[in-house]
This record gives sequence, C-alpha cells and structure tokens, in this order.
Amino acid sequence: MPITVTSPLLPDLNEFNELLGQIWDSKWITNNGSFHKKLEAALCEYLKVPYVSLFTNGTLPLLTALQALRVTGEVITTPYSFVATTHSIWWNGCRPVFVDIDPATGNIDPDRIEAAITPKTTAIMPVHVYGKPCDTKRIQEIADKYGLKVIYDAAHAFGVEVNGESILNAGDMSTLSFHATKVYNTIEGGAMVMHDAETKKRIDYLKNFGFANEVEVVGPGINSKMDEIRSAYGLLNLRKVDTAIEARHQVAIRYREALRGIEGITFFDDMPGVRHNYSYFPVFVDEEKYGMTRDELYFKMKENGVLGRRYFYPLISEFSTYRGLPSATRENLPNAHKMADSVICLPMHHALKSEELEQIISIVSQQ
Ligand code: T4K
Repeated sequence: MPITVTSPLLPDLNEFNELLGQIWDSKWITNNGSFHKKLEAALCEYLKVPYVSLFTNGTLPLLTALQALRVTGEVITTPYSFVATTHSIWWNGCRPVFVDIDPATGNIDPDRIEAAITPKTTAIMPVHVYGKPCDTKRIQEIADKYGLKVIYDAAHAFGVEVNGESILNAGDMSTLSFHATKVYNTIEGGAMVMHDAETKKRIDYLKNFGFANEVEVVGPGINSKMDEIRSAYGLLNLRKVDTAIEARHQVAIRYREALRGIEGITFFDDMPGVRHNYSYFPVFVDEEKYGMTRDELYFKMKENGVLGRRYFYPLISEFSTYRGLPSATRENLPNAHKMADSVICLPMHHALKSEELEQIISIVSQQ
C-alpha cells in the first residue's frame, strides 16, 4: 500500500449510522435542516468565531464572498496557492493581480502589496498557506489606507489561532475548505466566516440562489448548500479533530527532529503564539546542497511507495488562463517560483504509522 500525502479523518461508522437513521426518519435531507443548524453552531463555538455559513465546498464561499462584497476590477492575490483561489476571482469577472510571497512564510508579502494597487483595485485575497497565518495586521492597515476589502482564503487554516484568537476573524470574511484532504472534513464541504448577523443573512440568501423568501430573490445567488448527511458527518468529525491535530503535531515533531541538519532540506518551524493545525508538512530542497533535485527526490519517493505532493507547483500564474497577465511574469514573482520549484509536501495525517514515518524519513535523509 502506498503512503499517501493524507488520509481522511472518518467519523465512527456506528455513530454515523445512528445519525443517518435520524435523517431518514425526519425525511429532511437538505436546505438548512437541523444538522446543518447544529453544525454551524458547533463550528462557531469550536472555531471561536461569531458567524459561520456552511457551503458544499471551499471554492463556492470564495466566489460568494467576492460577490457579496461587490468586488470589481482588480483583486490582489498570491500565486502560491491551489488554483481555486484565483479561479474565484476570474469567475467574478475580476482581474487577479499576483504579488510575490514572503519566503519566510509562503504567504503574500505585505511589503509588496502597495506597489500593486491601482485605481481599479478593490480587494485583497490572501491565503494562509499550509495554515500559516498571514500578517493580518499589516494587510488590514493597507486595506484601510486604500479602502479595500480583504477576503482570506483560509482553506488550510481550520482551528488556527494567534495568541488565543482565531485567525478566521481577520479581514472582511474568511473561507474554509472541508474537503476530504483537509484537517477537518465533511467529505466535500466548506464554510464562510463573517462578523455580523446581517452579512450572514445575506450570505445564506446567496448560497440559496439569492432567495430571501418564497417570492423574493435579492441577487444572482448560487446553489451551495451543505446537505444533512454531510452536516451530521461533520458534527461527528468535530469530536475527533483535536485528537487528530495532536497526532499531526507528533508527526511534525518527529519530522523536524529527524530532518533538521540534513544539508539542503529546510522546513517551517512553529511560529510563536500560534496554535498550528499541522495541515501540511512542506520541505524545500536546495539541489546544490542536497545533491539531488526536488523532482529526483519526488520520483525516488514515489518509486518507494511514498506519494508526497508538490503543493503548490506549478504556480497558479503559470497556468494557461493566467500566464498572460502582466503580474504573472517570473520577474514579478521570484520568491514564489523558488518555493514552487523546491517544495515537496511529505505525508502528513493523523493516522500515519510510525514505521511509515520512519520509511519516509529514511528516504529523505538518503540512508
Ligand atoms: N483554496 C485553497 C488554498 C485550497 O487548497 C483549496 C483546495 C481550495 C481553496 C478549494 O477548496 P475545495 O473546493 O476543494 O473544498 C486536493 C483537494 O481536492 C483540494 O481540496 C485541495 N485544496 C488541494 C490542495 O488538494 P488533489 O487533486 O491534490 O487531491 P487528491 O485527490 O489527489 O488527493 C490527495 C491524496 O489524498 C490522495 O493521494 C489520497 C488522499 N485521499 C484523497 C481523497 C479525495 C484519500 O485518502 N481519500 C480521499 O477521498 O486536490
């Protein structure tokens, strides 16, 4: 059996069957049912945020956030992410403007944002990549100075806190992905976090075609409602997520202990004051020092049954839809290119066995 980059956290099957029985009996299977309501409330409490609106995946809340905030023109964003981030800007008829990343975090470099602002800029869409918090204070200062909206793609940042406060409270809105490959999953799923009840109401309309009531549609909404089955699954997984994050933490500790000091391999350490979720474990290969290219290591791992992933290579700015944009040039994005060309995400999940972990370590450390 190959060792995959991740493995989904699954609820207890008997408990899930019990909840399925309740759903069958109720015959209420989607459209803001009781499990949907319960999961939204439970997530508010767990995540320490005031309002959560559930979605069917992590892409549609991005699309909906831009629409709800009436974002137009240009949106400043990072090329170092999953392609859904930029697609959401494109789907709203806006132009993505790529800004380079800070090599210390992988996140958009606040020092480079102002130079990318034009009279057409209306919003910034940063990503807490791998769950590492962006410099939200600096980004907000810039947004306030120029009157811009800030929508955080927090797909990787479930449960991440800075000095005891949820990172999801930053900006105008934050979005989450609950895809199977994430720390916390509802199979497919996602959510938006917002600050006030009025915005939550509007978002709830927009994810239900824009319906405010039976006869009134308040905007060109979409259908992105989470159903009762996934909501029930999500409630059960919420009970297990802390244990899963702690198991991931132990994996990170072992990786760091074993890989620190290997010439040509670097990785991120924990940031002070941050509760991390250990959603990914990216390592960066310096081929000169390591004596092997990133791809040579990637394929060597693969031949040995270890399926690491090159998240996020290629950069979004290299895909055909985006590479013609003025901000997509290699010269504009040197740090992002360097990171994308050197990264491998090692397998990281709650159920990784210690013998699997040691096998991965022995390949990377070339023993
Ligand atoms: N913004 C950001 C920053 C994101 O990273 C993402 C998604 C989004 C927005 C959009 O959120 P969603 O609309 O997806 O909710 C995966 C995920 O599909 C995607 O959710 C994720 N980011 C992205 C980084 O990774 P793939 O194509 O690499 O996944 P896949 O199918 O190759 O799976 C990887 C490994 O996971 C497999 O080798 C084995 C394991 N796996 C996967 C699945 C689906 C399982 O063990 N069981 C499973 O059911 O994209």
